[in-house]
Parts: sequence; C-alpha cells; structure tokens
Amino acid sequence: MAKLPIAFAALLALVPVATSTPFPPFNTNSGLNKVAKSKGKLYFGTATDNIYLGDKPYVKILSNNNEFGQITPSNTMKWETIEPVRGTFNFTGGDEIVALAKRNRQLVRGHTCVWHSQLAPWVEAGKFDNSTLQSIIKDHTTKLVRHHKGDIYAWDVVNEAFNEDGTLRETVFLNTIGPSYIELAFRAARAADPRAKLYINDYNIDGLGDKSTGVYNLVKDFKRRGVPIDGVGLQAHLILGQIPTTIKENIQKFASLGVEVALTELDIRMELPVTPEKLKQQRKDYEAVISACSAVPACVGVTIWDLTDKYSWVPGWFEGEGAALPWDENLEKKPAYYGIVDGLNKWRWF
Ligand code: 9MR
Repeated sequence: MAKLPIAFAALLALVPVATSTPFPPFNTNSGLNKVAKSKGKLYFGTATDNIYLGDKPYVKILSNNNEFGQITPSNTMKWETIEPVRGTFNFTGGDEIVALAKRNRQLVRGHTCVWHSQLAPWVEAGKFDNSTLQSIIKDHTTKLVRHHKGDIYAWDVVNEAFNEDGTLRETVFLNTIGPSYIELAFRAARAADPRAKLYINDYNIDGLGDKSTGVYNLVKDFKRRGVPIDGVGLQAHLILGQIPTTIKENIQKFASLGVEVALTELDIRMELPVTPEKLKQQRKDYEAVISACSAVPACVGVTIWDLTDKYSWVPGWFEGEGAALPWDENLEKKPAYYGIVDGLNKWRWF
C-alpha cells in the first residue's frame, strides 16, 4: 500500500505536459487518417492528379488508407476536362481516381461542377443567352454528378464564386444568369445524387472576414429558402506565419447554420529556400489550422492539396515560393507532418 503514491507519481510522469506532445502516444505514427478517425473525424485526405499515378513510391503513400481516407482529383473533374466540347463528356480521368479510391477504401470529394476557371472555352465563347446558359449548367452538373452517383462523398458544387469583399464574382455565369446560377447548380446536383453532400467552396474564407460573411449569408439564405446545401469548404491555401487567428470561430459560425465544414485544399507555402526555422514554423502553423478543425465537431475532415512538395501547385503559381506540404520532394515526412498529428490529437478525448 505504501508503494501506491510512488506508482501514481510514476504514472503522472507519463502524462504529457507540453501541448505539442502527441497523446495518446501510440497514435503518433499510425497515420493521419487513422488519428483523425480516432478523434471522431470522418477522414484525413489529399488531392492527387492522374498525371502522377505512374510514380510508384508516391502512389504507395497515397494509397495508404492509414494516412489518407479520402482523395480529391485536383484537375480531372473540372469542366474543361469533363465537357471540353458541348455535349461531349469525358469521364476517364475522374473514373481512374474513383477506382483508385475504391480499391483503397477511400472517400472521394468531387471537384468541381461550376467554376469560372479551367472552364471549357466554348462556355464563354458561345455568348449564350440566359436560358441557354441555365440549361448548360444544369446539363453539365447533372451528367457529372449522375455519372458518379453513389461514389462521391461530397461535391464542390460551386467553386470560388465570391470576391474578397463578399460580393459575387463577375463571371460568365453571374453576368448572364445572375446570382441564381448558384442555386441552379445545387438543385441539379441534389437531383442527380441525393446522397452526396453539396458544398460551396472558396479560398480566403478560412478566418472571419468580409468574404466569409458573403458565403455565410448565401448559406443562410439557402437554408431559409430550402435550397439544398450541406457544407462549406474552406480551401485553406495559407502562408507561413500568417495563419488566420479566427478559423475556429469561423467554422463554428458556419456550423451554427446547420452545415458541415471541411478544410478542402490545405497547404502552407513559404518563401524558398527552406530553412530549419521555417520548417519549425510550418509545423506550428499546420498544428494551429488542424486544431481549429479538431475543436469543432462540425468540421468533418481535412484535405491537403496533394501530399508532396514534388507535386504541389505552389511553385508554378508563386515565384520563389513552395515547400507547402507535409512530405518533401523526396517523399520524406517533414516536421509539418507531426504538426498535423499534434493538431488532430487536440483535444476531443476528455
Ligand atoms: O491543383 C490545381 C493545379 O494543378 C491547376 O493548375 C490549377 C489551375 O487553376 O488548379 C489547381 O487547383 C486549384 C483548385 O482547383 C481550386 N482552388 C485553387 C487550387 C490551386 O490553384
């Protein structure tokens, strides 16, 4: 009996004190999806592109269900690929990703039905009138979503529809049809696959701000009028050392409308070259973003925008920047990986 306090003290010593220590310890290396699921999330996922699927070591990580429980095709479900010519549909690339996900028992997020970018040129060039363009959106969305019926967890039905000030972006869709093009797409998607979750997806809506408020008001209006919508996708293309401080509050605010939320395209870019300090900061930044999702049950999952710096979109778009993902160009895990683990481990278990 006299030994009990000593045993108790020894037990206490095992309890982690520093918040960055992953706990329970046995979760540390079990894989991002495994940890996410053990914390009540639906998935941890990644984007991928068909052009990389010949890279065997890469595909091995991508296909590891312990790391990734969800994948998003980063390009091959976009309009320019799916319907390059009016009425001619090409589902090959998307089908390949869906088949891979099925083999690996992974969910798929469909990306994306209606977007002004990577749009087939004929949609603008045709200078269609309002009712013709409405039927074009309806037809495109219906055929895409119906083709994958039963295989897609969630669709980014409309992508990047907002300006920074929260107003709607001027696109061929808005200019020809008006704001109702958005609900038209959502209604078509719901009819085509009633069980798929329907998301509005955008960047720079990760923290509170004018743009988030614009999206919030749209979701609120849809809910009030019974227009189908199930989720808000926060893309989360972020910058080292500049993580918005209100991500958690923002997620909670969307959740209060009765929708789920997901981080759909997470990456945290830095100015090159990489230094140990920057990698340390990136670990902290990943942890901060992921913990915001961990803290809110309505945040169902996180998707990184590919897994390795080798295949990130960042260097091609931002000169002198890169190294945005948790695996480096040699497919080695970076400190960021453990930042994700720490973020996931916070703090749903008591
Ligand atoms: O990852 C995609 C990249 O390969 C394409 O070149 C690029 C073209 O727009 O789109 C990238 O993905 C984008 C996503 O579809 C929407 N949000 C921003 C992403 C990064 O640009």
